Amino acid sequence: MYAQNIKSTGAPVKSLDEMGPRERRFQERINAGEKIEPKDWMPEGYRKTLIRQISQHAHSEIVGQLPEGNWITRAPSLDRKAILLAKVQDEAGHGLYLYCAAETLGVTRDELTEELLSGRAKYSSIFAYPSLSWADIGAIGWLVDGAAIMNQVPLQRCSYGPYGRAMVRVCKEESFHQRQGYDIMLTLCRGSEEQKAMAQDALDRWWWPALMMFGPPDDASVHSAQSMAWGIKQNTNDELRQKFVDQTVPQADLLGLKIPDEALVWNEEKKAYDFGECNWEEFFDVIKGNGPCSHERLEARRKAWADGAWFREGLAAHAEKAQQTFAA
Ligand code: FAQ
Repeated sequence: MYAQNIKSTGAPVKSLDEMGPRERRFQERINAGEKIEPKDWMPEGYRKTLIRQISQHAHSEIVGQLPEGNWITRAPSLDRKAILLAKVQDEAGHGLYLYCAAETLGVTRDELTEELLSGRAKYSSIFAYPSLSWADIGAIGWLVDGAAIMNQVPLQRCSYGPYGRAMVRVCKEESFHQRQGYDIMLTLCRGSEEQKAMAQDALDRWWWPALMMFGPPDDASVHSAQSMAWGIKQNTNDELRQKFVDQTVPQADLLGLKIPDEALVWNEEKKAYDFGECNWEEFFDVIKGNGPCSHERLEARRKAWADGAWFREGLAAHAEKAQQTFAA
């Protein structure tokens, strides 16, 4: 049913015998676990796939600051405020490493920003949802950063060197983010009845969108087969979603919260949980730009870009002046 929403089912992956000598050599390097570096020859499809994925990832980090930024002024204590501020700053840093990694593939930061602001580039579906209560900040750290780590740990082994290396630091920071989210949830769950109800409400609203972060089911994932052959992705979307569910259910149990999925049940044979189907209609609608906060998110980014114009111009003028002084 959801397959009708995707553009195509991805071109079949070529075998080594079907490749020309340069492409074959490239694929053999990947198969041998060698890293590809910016000045190495690469097929155009590999370069484009990386630009697409890395820039969407960068946009997600930048747009991802907005739902949490919404709570910085309303954090319940000075400590919580300082921690949240540091986390949101980390996300900005992740966006910057990732834009730098994308730039090594021959695109400029301005081009990538234009793609985002025009609405042509995607960013993670999760950030099209609103953060309605303080408990949402706990749920974002616990579930959204938790899902991000599950997806990004294998990306540290990505065949493209600059992307894999950026992921090493990002994953360390995401791990702190996940713990701070869980700590908020734990505090709320050990608090009053109202606080626990707030935590349950946040889990109810963020659970399914968090599962959707891993992307469409494998049979509707256009890019997975080729991206895995190129060593960009190490796992399919469904494999990572399953690992995330298996890791997160015991954490919810410890909090005394109920995962909002009637189909969730331990499967002794597969030693993993069975769980319900995401609403894929909703997912495809959100990634088309029709999420509850999609419009608001892009407007916030357009405003920030316009408001920062004087600063970028100042930096460019300063750099030009410094260059002239140096040349003189
Ligand atoms: N949202 O063929 P596939 C974070 C699109 S970082 C929107 O399976 P692929 C940190 C996909 O682009 C979160 N679009 O695609 C943080 C494609 O469309 P296209 C971001 C999605 O690339 C925490 C189409 O669907 N992480 O949270 C999504 O092989 C807290 C078909 O899909 C990354 O970006 C989605 N969820 O696999 C920050 C990680 N899923 O481009 C602040 C890197 C799929 O053809 C606060 N990215 N689409 O028009 C990846 O690992 C992959 O790109 C996937 C998708 C797994 C996301």
